[in-house]
Amino acid sequence: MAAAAAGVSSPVCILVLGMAGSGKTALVQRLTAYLHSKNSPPYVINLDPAVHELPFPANIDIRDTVKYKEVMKQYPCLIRLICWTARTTNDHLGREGVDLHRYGLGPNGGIMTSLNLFATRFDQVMKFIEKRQSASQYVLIDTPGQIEVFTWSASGTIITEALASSFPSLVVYVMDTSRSTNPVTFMSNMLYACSILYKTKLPFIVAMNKTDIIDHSFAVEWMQDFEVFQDALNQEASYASNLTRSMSLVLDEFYSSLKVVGVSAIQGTGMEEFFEKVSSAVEEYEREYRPEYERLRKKMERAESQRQREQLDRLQQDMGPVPMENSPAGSGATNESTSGPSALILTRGTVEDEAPESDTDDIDHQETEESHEEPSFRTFLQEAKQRYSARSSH
Ligand SMILES: Nc1nc2c(ncn2[C@@H]2O[C@H](COP(=O)(O)OP(=O)(O)O)[C@@H](O)[C@H]2O)c(=O)[nH]1
Ligand SMILES: [Mg+2]
Repeated sequence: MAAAAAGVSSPVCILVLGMAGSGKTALVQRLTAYLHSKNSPPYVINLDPAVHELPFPANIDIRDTVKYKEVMKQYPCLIRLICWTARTTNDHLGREGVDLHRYGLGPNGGIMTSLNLFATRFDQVMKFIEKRQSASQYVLIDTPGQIEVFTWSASGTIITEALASSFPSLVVYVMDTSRSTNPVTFMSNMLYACSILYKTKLPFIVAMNKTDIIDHSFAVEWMQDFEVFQDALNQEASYASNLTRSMSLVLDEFYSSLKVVGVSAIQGTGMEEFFEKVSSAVEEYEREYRPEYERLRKKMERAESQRQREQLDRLQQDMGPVPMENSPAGSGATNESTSGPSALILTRGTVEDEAPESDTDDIDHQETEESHEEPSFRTFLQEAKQRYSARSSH
């Protein structure tokens, strides 16, 4: 398939973004079905914590890790803070609206907090994907309906960068073609796509969805021929249309590098062309983006080992005055062989590990106490012997 065509063995991560209702979930469902029909089952990840029902079987579902409604209950202070900062975008009230109002919170804060919590465990997701490398050629990732929550949150960046620094990755921006027939609406949708392109720094495909309602050829023509778009705009006499006219000149450069494909998630049309675009986006990733992400990964690895070194230094400083086992008695010096990384790291562990460790601690303490007791016991015996022999000689 496409990845193989591009000569890449690792799976291709397809991050599906788009405005609420554009058809992201329906498209992921369609792509999953299509890939199954080609005997190339994808690895599917759902990152929308607020979705009620998924129409496809997800290999990883954020809802299994983070309970969106529980997050709303348990992190009210944090969410209030997030809602306060994100108030300008907080205009969607999902079906949970009534429930959330009980806590005086908005749903975007809940989605954002859920994503942030999930992002802290994303290294585990990466391990799962790595394990499935040979089985799945594609990783499909469905994202929350509220696109800005993903694209403008720290977790969105963490997730995108983690994926892109390990696997060929690309963004599919799903657009509702039937709701973009007005040139001003179309332009604002394109501006949004443009901002996401620059924010995510990944190869970008625009999937013009719902072509069963209206063919996307009008939009392609607007993008390719400036005059045609101007004609459409001339029929709109508003301040916005003047602004749009100047903006469309700016967007010309953006259009020229854009990969566009018309699809219908409901009818399943456009799938072949979609994967052709994916294939050329993967080539683009290998050519232009991979070197940058390799640099980023090395930088992150260096930062991580530096952080670990600093942590160890701090630990060693904290433990400085405490004489270590095997260290010269009373010197208090920390010896590399006794306080080395492995010895320290091994003392950390999971909750389950802690119980037996504390038992061992008790035994160690007992042994230490016994070894302290031993000389005094010997002295006591010697004194007793001397007393006994003195008494018997009298
Ligand atoms: N006619 C038509 N409707 C679609 C298509 N794709 C999605 N929809 C509908 O658009 C609505 C929103 O779809 P959904 O996948 O939930 O959007 P999301 O919020 O972006 O995940 C649903 O009612 C879908 O049935 C399509 O290709 N054609
Ligand atoms: Mg959805």
